Amino acid sequence: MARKKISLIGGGQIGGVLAQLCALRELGDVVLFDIVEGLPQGKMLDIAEVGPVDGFDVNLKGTNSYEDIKDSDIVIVTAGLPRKPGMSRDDLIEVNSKIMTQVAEGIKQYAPNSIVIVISNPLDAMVTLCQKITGFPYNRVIGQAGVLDSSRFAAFIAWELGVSVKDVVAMTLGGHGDDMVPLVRYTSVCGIPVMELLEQKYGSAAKAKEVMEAMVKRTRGAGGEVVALLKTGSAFYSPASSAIAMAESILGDQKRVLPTCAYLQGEFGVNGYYVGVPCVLGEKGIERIIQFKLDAEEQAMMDKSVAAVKGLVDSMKL
Ligand code: TXD
Repeated sequence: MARKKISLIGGGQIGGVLAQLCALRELGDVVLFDIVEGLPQGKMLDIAEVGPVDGFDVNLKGTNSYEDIKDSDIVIVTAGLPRKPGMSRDDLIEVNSKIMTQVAEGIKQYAPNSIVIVISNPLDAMVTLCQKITGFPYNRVIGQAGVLDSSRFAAFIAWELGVSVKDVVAMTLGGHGDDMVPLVRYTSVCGIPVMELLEQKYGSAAKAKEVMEAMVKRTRGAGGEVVALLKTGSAFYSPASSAIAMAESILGDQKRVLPTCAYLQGEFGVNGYYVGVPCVLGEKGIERIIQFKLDAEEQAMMDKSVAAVKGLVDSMKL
């Protein structure tokens, strides 16, 4: 049986970690593409040379030629500039739109049957552009943001409550921006509502609410927190791992329910825009968008987040 093939477009910080994770997990043969000569070749040689130590056996190739992504099952796109301190994700739209246009044309020509996971920022706009240019069906062009945003939220909750990060289930919805929607009401520790545990800890509902509000705020600004510390780039380990969770679910037809940037056609009151919502990911990409009831406050936050996405996407005049 043929091995799966994963192509990574963009051989920078996230691209390099993606390549290493694909190799360590033997997800398939991996191609790393970048426009910078030598960069993807050097990174792939570096990773390949430690196969004997790590015990993985897959083919790894670095390239500057789109031809090499031929017959990819999955393409993960990280090409584009990251933020610098003080910048918002939206400030990247002009430069990254140009890059995404080239990338999407390459994918369309050489990997027409692939499932594409976009990571480049501003995420919701870049996924929209990638789908428009490739013309691929919506279930095959998706974005990674929610897995990471939810993971950050879950980590903050675990640290606050002194429990394992493995036992927190948390989810964020909406755009990958400062208005994202961490869903407190659906967040639990091993099924126990998180607010109940915070109230037990602090003995007061008001204090529990205050602590939760601080965690929600930190989640919304978590990408910026890392940018401010690094000063020369943005988070890269965590977005790579998050995209790998999505790719694994697709390659293994696992049907995991993961927050995914998906094209909505009426779901959650949104029509014709890519926004983060829970999706079943399997061999066809997005196999189902999971809908559920939001209360008035959650819907209002979702509407605000979607309005920000619409403003940005409409500014591209596609
Ligand atoms: O969760 C998320 N979605 C994200 C997204 C979390 C963090 C950062 N996120 C965004 O991913 C970030 O704002 C950037 O837009 C992308 C990539 O971040 P990374 O940290 O990997 O950026 P690098 O290290 O600058 O790498 C980008 C690479 C670099 O090697 C360039 O040479 C390459 O992109 N590049 C191109 N590759 C292919 N084709 C073209 N045209 C091109 N232009 C630049």
